[in-house]
Amino acid sequence: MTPDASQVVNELRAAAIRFGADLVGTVEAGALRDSPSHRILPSLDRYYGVGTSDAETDGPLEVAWPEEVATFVVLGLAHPADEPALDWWGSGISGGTEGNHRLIEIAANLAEWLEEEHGLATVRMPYHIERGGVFLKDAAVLAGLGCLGRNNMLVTPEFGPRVRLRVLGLTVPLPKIEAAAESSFFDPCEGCPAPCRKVCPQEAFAQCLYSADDYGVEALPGRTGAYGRLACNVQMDLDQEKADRASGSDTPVVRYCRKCELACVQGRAR
Ligand code: B12
Ligand code: SF4
Ligand code: SF4
Repeated sequence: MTPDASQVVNELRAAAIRFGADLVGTVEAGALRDSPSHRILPSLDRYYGVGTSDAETDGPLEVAWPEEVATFVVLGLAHPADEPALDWWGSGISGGTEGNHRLIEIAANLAEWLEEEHGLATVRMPYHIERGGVFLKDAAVLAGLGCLGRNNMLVTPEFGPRVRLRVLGLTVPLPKIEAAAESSFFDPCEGCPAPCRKVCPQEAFAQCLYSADDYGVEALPGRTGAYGRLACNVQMDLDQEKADRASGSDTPVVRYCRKCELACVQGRAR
């Protein structure tokens, strides 16, 4: 690492935290292109449920981002259990939730700072995969922010899974930011009785749906292949209906299920 590059990443990390991020990492774009979600994607049935974009087409889905992106900065914002409103959808603000709105602003401020202070070009990245967004959990794991837990979420040492993510593209290669998860070979799921898997109202972790032999990928949804996104999406649809019924206004507030997230024992104290 040249002294210059190491200074840029240190300053970048400090700036992102100043702008409101709780976690910051960097990952090389080539490594992300080869990550488990990208590798499994061609073998999966196309998914059209909650979390997909209006821009969806019936054509094959390819995760693609501009060729010039060399590094992704991964930004994490803590979503503590006692601030549930950060995750409520439909409040009429950009990004759909207060949490997403804050992440968009942090990324925009960081982009401006990088351009002004270091003359570095940035690429604003969309959230949705169908619009060219990246698989955010894979990006965060590869950036060293945590591991993929048995609840199929990014689990961090600091906040457990109670974080939301966004990335910013950079056109220059940058070294990795050293993260707490990496330095201690972090794996809280080892030996844990996995309360996260028992609380699911749709039993989304009840069956093994994916195997390394069938899908050619060792790192599977929920680690072991035991996460069913269609079952989870049934709950998301119910949560939307519940919000519609409860709403007296045109903008119902949807409180999507977080049971497997909130049941995780890691980072609870925070
Ligand atoms: C579509 C989507 C959904 C859909 C479909 C989910 C799915 N997994 O397919 C639905 C609506 C069901 C959903 C549900 C939820 N979602 Co969602 N979702 C997304 C979205 C937009 C894309 C995810 C996706 O399609 N992944 C592709 C599938 C194939 O991946 P996968 O099932 O996760 O399996 C891969 C990983 O497990 C990975 N993996 C496994 N082991 C390892 C090991 C290593 C080293 C690596 C690198 C990777 C890896 O490989 C698997 C593929 O083989 C992302 C945002 C984004 N742009 O990434 C948010 C996102 C993943 N969702 C998020 C959240 C919070 C939720 C919910 C809690 C609902 C809520 N309240 O918001 C639930 C949690 C469900 C769960 N336990 O996983 C957060 C996760 C934050 C975190 N801490 O992990 C994200 C990142 C959005 C954000 N705002 O930050 N989601
Ligand atoms: S978000 Fe809710 S429905 Fe989806 S897997 Fe977690 S507990 Fe189950
Ligand atoms: S509750 Fe335990 S098994 Fe589940 S994600 Fe958290 S640490 Fe891993």
